[in-house]
Amino acid sequence: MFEAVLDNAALASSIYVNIALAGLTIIVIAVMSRSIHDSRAKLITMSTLMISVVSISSYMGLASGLTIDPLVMPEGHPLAGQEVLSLWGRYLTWAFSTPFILLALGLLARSTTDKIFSAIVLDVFMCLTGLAAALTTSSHAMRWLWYALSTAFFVGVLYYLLVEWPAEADEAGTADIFSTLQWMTIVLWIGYPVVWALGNEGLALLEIGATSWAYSGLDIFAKYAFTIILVLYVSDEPDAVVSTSPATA
Ligand code: RET
Repeated sequence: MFEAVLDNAALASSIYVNIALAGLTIIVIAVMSRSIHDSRAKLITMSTLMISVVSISSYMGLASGLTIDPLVMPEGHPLAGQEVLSLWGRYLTWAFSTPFILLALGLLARSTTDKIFSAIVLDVFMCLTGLAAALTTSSHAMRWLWYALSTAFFVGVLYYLLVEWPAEADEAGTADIFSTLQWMTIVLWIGYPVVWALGNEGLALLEIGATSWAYSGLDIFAKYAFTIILVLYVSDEPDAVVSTSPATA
């Protein structure tokens, strides 16, 4: 599998570029975080740092072939009976990375623990049912039923992003930055199910290299660009973000 990745230039570059960017983001955020002292501001920063910690591990899993397998597609699939390379490790590791994006956004909006918890649970199940969609090889219909279930959980996540948290961010005084990151997240995240549907595991309109680059491109903005924008804001330790009571500082 390791060689199968290296032999395909588009596939290999889509993976190695992300290893480099995740590593760079970790270093930049680690350095920037040294001058942040407030515990809430630090927690948001650390949450964003974890996105890249998971990401570099995820892409190492793909680069080494550990989380890639050839799967024979079921009847009904455009590539029925053929082996399709599934980069299933992506879907698995999203279950660990995306919660940190939501935690950072929830904290930025000063949302409540129950809402952050609910959004994260929905998000984790969105990723795990997406993994099930990719790994199901016994029935084509079942692949799309898993996809539909994952989309239903995604709608739940969008509810927090579109309804609950903007109102809370307004009250918290973080509406401007929240709205930038919220829209960035909504638009980019919608791209993932679109890529799944068009990619080699779905309708197979895109080849494996193009599918992988589409995800990698989305990742670059949804993770590293998101992180840098948020940490630049938080590193000034604005009143709207810092701990309010000295006991929690
Ligand atoms: C899948 C396929 C099934 C339907 C849906 C999906 C949504 C995936 C999303 C992924 C976001 C990933 C991010 C990763 C960064 O580390 C699983 C593709 C709805 C929204 C932001």
